[in-house]
Amino acid sequence: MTETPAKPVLLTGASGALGRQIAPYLAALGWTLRLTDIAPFPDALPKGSSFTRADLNDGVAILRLAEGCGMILHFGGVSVERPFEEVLGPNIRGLYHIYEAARREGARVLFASSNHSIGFHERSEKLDADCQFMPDGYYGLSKMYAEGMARLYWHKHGVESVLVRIGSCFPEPTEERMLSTWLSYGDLCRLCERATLARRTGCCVIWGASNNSRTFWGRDARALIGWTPQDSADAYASRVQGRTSGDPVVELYQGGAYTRIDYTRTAPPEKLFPV
Ligand code: 15L
Repeated sequence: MTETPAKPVLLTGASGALGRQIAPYLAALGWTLRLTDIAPFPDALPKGSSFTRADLNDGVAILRLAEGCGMILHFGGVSVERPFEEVLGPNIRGLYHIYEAARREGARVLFASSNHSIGFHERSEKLDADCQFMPDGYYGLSKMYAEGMARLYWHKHGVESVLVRIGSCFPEPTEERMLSTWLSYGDLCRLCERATLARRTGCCVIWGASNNSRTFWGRDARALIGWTPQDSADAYASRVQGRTSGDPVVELYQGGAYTRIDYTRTAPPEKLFPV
C-alpha cells in the first residue's frame, strides 16, 4: 500500500507543463490535492483534486488556499527569462506569500528552483549543491532569491524546504546540452512524492536531473528524501549529439541560451578567445 500524506497538498503552477504531469501522478496515488494557477486548468480534474484560480500576487488568496495543507509544491510563477518587472510580482512577492502561508500552516515547501540560478558556471565544472550562485538572468536571480527565502524561513521559523534546481524537464532531450541537464517527467513526479513523504528534510538542495552520465552536477541531498532518478538522457545521445547552437557563449556555460539573452559583454571571458 502506498503512503498518503495526512493533510492536503497544495500545488501551484498546476496548469503549467510540469504541474499537469505532477497533478495526475499524485492524484493516482490517492492524494488529496489543491491545485491553483493564474490560468485555468486545461485537463480533466484528477480524482480527489480541487482547482482554484489565483494570482500569486494575492496574498490573501494564497493564505486561504494553503489552509490545512501540510505541503506546498511551488511550481507557479514566471518560468523563463523575462524582463525584471514581469518577474518581480509572481517570483518575488508571490514567493513571499507562499512562505508566509507555509509558516502559518507549518507546511513544508518544495520549491521548483532552476539551473539558471547557477547558469554562469562553465560546463567543464562539476558542481555540488553548495556551489556559488551565478544567476544568468532576472529569472535565475529570482530562483536564487527564493533559495535565500527558504533558508531565512528555515532558520527563523523552522519551515522545511526541498529546493529542486531543475535542469531541463521536457518529454525528451532535444539538444546536446540536455544530455547533461534533462529531467524526465517520471523522475520529477517521484521526486515530488519523496519530498512530501520524507520524515524530515530541513532546508536542502537537490539537482533536478535524471541519471545522466554527462551531468554537470554532483553532491546533493537526494539520499535524505530517498530519491534516486530512474531515467537517463544517455538513451537519446545518438539522436541529439551535435545539436548545438554554434554560439561560443551559449556553449561555454551551463545555463546555455539564457546566458546569451541581453548579453552585452564586449570583452568576453578569456576562455572564449584564448590569447
Ligand atoms: C528552466 O528553468 C526553464 O523553466 C525551462 O523552460 C528550460 O529553459 C530549462 O530551464 C533549461 O535550462 O533547459
